[in-house]
Amino acid sequence: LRQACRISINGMTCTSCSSTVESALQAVHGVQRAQVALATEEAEVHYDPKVVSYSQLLEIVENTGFEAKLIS
Ligand code: 9UX
Repeated sequence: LRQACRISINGMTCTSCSSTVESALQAVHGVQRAQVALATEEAEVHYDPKVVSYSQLLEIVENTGFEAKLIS
């Protein structure tokens, strides 16, 4: 299965911040693709909802030290 969600991320100030979040998301089992844009403060994540839930994705982002909200 493949599902996409967008996550709003608050608090990223440099490309190192966004890389940290992106790598954390990409390392998650069930995540097929993750891109974090610093300019828009958004992540787009493609994932298998049978393996990982969007609430877990939000938690992953928050564990890197930033605030996360689901956009869609
Ligand atoms: Mo550098 Mo981004 O400390 O927080 S990684 S600004």
